[in-house]
Amino acid sequence: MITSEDQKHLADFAREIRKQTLYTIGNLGVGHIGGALSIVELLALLYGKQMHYDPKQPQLYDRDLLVLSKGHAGPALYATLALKGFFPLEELATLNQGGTNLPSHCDRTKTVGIDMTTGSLGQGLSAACGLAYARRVDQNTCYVYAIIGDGESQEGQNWEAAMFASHYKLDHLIAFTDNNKMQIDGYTEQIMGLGDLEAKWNSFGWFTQRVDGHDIKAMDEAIERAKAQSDKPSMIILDTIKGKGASFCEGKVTNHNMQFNLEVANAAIAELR
Ligand SMILES: Cc1ncc(C[n+]2csc(CCOP(=O)(O)OP(=O)(O)O)c2C)c(N)n1
Ligand SMILES: [Mg+2]
Repeated sequence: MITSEDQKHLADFAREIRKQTLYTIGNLGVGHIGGALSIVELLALLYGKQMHYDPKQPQLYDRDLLVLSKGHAGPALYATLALKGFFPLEELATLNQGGTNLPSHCDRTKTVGIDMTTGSLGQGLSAACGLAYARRVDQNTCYVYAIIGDGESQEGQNWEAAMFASHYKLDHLIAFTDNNKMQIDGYTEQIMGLGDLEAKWNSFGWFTQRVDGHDIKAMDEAIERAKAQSDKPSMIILDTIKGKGASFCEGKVTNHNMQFNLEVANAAIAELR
């Protein structure tokens, strides 16, 4: 159940994550802005409503976890974690600089609140399966969430993980595909099309849904339906726009890893609604 008050609060949180992400990458001068901005609403919903955690006790075993398999979107997750108090907001200015705790790709040994080291695409869903399976063995009822990319879905290891999760009935594993239709070098459809992604996940035995990845209410309802399922892992395919919310990069196929400075970032921040 999501109230209109929740929706407003989460939309505000998403705007703040987008702002801090633009600032963080603009301050460095280069980064994976496109794939970071496409998952902002999802991160706001997960860390603002759905996930159970305590930023002051990030090592607690009994809490929900997120594997950001598309680890290049780390800056959006760092902004989210900082805004939730896992570490000081000022640390965002150290992104990918010498000695930082915030490398451009997620590293669980460096950053408080990062639950899995990622960046080598294709591996995160397998790691999420292991986390979910281990917690089931321990009779721990927390949820494990994972975010994979559409381009990343071309990696064969995802489909091995898909079989594993279905065979072991990992119903506390909820994964998302950030279906922004673009990867590093162009459109996913032209590079190696994914075909009917819903049918694929369904045929692998997953409870599969497809919603607008910028619609917080629709995603919240999908997560609630996923939680109501038993015996099946869940895949929620999110239709998103790469670079969403910043006109200098939104929907541009060149927005994967862009150079831009604080002036450009601040102009984009001023545009945010
Ligand atoms: C195994 C592996 N191969 C290649 C890369 C380089 N790489 C980084 S991001 C990316 C594109 C991923 O596309 P997608 O999954 O659609 O994510 P998006 O850029 O849309 O966030 C590639 C090929 C990588 N990180 N890991
Ligand atoms: Mg993509």
